Amino acid sequence: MTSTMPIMTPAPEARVFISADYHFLPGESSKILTKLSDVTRPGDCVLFLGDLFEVWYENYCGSCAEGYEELFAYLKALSGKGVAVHLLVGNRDFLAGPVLHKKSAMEIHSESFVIKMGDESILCLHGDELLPDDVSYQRYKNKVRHPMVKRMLRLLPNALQARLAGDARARSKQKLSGISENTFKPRLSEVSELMLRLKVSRAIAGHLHHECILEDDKNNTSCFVLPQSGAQVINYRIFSSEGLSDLDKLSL
Ligand SMILES: [Mn+2]
Repeated sequence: MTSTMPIMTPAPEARVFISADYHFLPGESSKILTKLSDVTRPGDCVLFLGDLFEVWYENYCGSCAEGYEELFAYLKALSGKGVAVHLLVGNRDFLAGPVLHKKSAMEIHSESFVIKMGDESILCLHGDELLPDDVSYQRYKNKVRHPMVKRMLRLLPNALQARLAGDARARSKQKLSGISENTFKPRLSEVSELMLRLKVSRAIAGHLHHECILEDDKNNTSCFVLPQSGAQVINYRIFSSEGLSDLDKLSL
């Protein structure tokens, strides 16, 4: 993570609907996303903080993970209505790129960024940064996120991409079950250093799959972690010129 970071500045009247970790499976109903269409208005933004897909892969031939046509249709409908839809990639969909953009009309962000509305700025993260003690994962992440490695992965046929993703997924599942046993305690301290450089005191993330607030009293920074969303429920907060709303829920 560097101290120069993209800054998103939505129009002053816009509202940014932030949710995370749907982990949609191929063929699974994504009808819940129509609820976003009900509550948003043209000019608003929808921001998914990663792991919208259980697994996403795509290659330079233009082929990609299958079974997401319904999801693409809902996302395109949102964009068609004048809502800007953004995906900050997570560990499950870090290979998202031009193919996904073309199919879904989502803007894809491969790195964290800051949203600025009025006087307030918030750092948006997927949230895997909040587990610095998971050294083997952080090492793996640094490797696979390297642009050269990503380029190489995007040269592979989908079947091989799916197999590699399956292996990574199995490892990650094992790790997440470990977190509930407190193997890796989430903490903000490493991210705080970045926040201080960016002069941002608040962050929002997903990845941990449970709602919590991480605080770093020493640096006076905090991070809200969104609970998981899914095929039946959207757990979201709205960021607008009035600040960050309370956590809210949309259900089917
Ligand atoms: Mn994740």
